[in-house]
Amino acid sequence: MTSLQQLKQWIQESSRAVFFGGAGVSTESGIPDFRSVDGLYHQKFDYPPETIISHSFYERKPEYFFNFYREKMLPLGFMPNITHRVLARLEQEGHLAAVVTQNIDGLHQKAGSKNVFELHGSVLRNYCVKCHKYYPAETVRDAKGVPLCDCGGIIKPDVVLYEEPLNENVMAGAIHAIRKADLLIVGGTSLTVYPAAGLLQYYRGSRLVLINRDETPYDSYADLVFHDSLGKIFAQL
Ligand code: CNA
Repeated sequence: MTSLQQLKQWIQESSRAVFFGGAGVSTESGIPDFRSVDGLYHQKFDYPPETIISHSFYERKPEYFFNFYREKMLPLGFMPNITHRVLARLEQEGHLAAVVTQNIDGLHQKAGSKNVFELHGSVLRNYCVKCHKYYPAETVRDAKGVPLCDCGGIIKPDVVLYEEPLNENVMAGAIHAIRKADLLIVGGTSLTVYPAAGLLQYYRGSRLVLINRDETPYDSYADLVFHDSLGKIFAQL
């Protein structure tokens, strides 16, 4: 049996599968990731991207932060790709229990997935830090400089910056789904950003599948590894 046939069989036998993904899930929608050769971390800026998208930098230089955020991190107008769409179908068919994602682009929900744990939040939700009024992403996109609420407070994207904790409820839900999973498919993530990457340790089963273009630190733990593009694999599922 080929690896692909094995994966297909495991999916058909599964009723509680979880997909755990990262930026690589959305590259085929046209959104660059961070660590691929053409990713954000290989471009030149005044400061390292990790510094710019940290909480202390946001506090110190909000104007610079928002200009960078608007230009490099606000993926508006993109469409779900085959991977998002197949995952939504697998949930509908009763095989997939949840998607756990590090992405902030909202494309899983746009493709129809219902049970999505967004570990790092979403650019689609934005709140005033003073009065907590909600704003759509377009308000942040169209603002000049720092986006401000009617009350004068800064409108902050509901995105987890470096140095900020993850949302406890989202984390608990993701852990619960992974603990109960009968199949864990991990894809499009370098598995280098913690605590998200540590979620793999909660999986108890013996069907861990890794699909990633580049090698990851967890390749040797997996029961099946594909070093391939997600779109190519998911188009066959
Ligand atoms: P990363 O560290 O950039 O790693 C992405 C991984 O995906 C790399 O190892 C690539 O080899 C792999 N990859 C890229 N394209 C494909 C593909 N088509 N098929 C298979 N593998 C592919 O990204 P992580 O998600 O691991 O890092 C976590 C960060 C990146 C999170 O905090 C995200 O919020 C953040 N991010 C999100 C987006 C988004 O929302 N679309 C975009 C860029 C970065």
